[in-house]
Amino acid sequence: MSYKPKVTVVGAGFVGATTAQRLIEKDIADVILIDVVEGLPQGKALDMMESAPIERFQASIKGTNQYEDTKGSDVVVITAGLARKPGMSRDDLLFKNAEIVGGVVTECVKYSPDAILLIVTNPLDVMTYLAWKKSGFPPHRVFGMAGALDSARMAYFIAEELECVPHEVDAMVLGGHGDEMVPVPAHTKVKGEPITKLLSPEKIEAINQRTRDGGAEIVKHLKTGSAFYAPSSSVVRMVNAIAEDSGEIIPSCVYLTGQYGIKDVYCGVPAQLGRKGVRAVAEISLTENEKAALRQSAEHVRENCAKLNL
Ligand code: TXD
Repeated sequence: MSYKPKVTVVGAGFVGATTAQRLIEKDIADVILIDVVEGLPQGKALDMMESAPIERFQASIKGTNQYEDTKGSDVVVITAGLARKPGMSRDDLLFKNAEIVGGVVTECVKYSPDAILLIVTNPLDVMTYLAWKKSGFPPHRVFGMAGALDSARMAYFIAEELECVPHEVDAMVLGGHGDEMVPVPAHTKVKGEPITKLLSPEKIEAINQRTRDGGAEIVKHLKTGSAFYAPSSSVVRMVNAIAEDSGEIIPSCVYLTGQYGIKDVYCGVPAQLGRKGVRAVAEISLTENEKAALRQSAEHVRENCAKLNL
């Protein structure tokens, strides 16, 4: 059988369980699903395994409440925490989720000192920074999922507008995962053609704004809870790049050391991912406005990180 990494998914809620399901159905990884709620991960994992004869996957999943079971994980995906309710910003979740993610990271690194930590819990950029600090890991092994999702949302909105196949659109959204995210139209392409040649500036701005509001649009519909189908697909895209050591460039929340004029903070930029984590940050050409917006977004992340006094 080909190489299958051991992936721990922490949090068996909407995003965690759907991520686990996609990982095993695509035979990407063997999964440990862990949660504080007794029975929840066990029940969901058993239910998923019982679909194996029909879905024909060979990967396995085990549900647990014990961190011992996560021992030797190659990748740990952290989705544990509270999700947004209508009217809440991602920043409102800061202190509660910091407590949860901090505790989870401490447990996980004890059993998987060589793992890659992939953070999903909001506020995403701050939680990724916190995980990096708490883990003591080198920054290339701690990064977060946000840009992959924001870019997928933007790609879908463009496909809808141009009536083309969604996967033919390759979108690029940078910056922190918040209202200050930075869609980059010149690097957003349909079969290689930038959308700046296909759509009017007004249409592009409307799509940019809908992308920024993409999470809130779903929260408004659902009323309780937030998005999880596209978020889990986005996590799986990143885990797959790691598992296959593909070197795919995916917008990710990574530690910056001067790229784009930004230093010592986590922020969303195009990152090349492989088995060891972040291989490199791709520095794409940006307009002056985009550069300024990216720096402003990074400063907002830095201010929120400071609130945690780490
Ligand atoms: O783009 C992105 N990064 C995101 C982030 C996209 C979508 C959702 N995003 C965030 O992920 C969202 O704002 C939340 O902070 C997390 C998880 O969202 P989800 O929708 O999955 O929330 P749920 O369904 O409430 O699941 C959270 C689970 C739940 O089962 C809790 O029991 C569990 O987390 N939980 C814990 N598990 C382990 N250990 C601890 N301490 C713990 N505390 C809660």
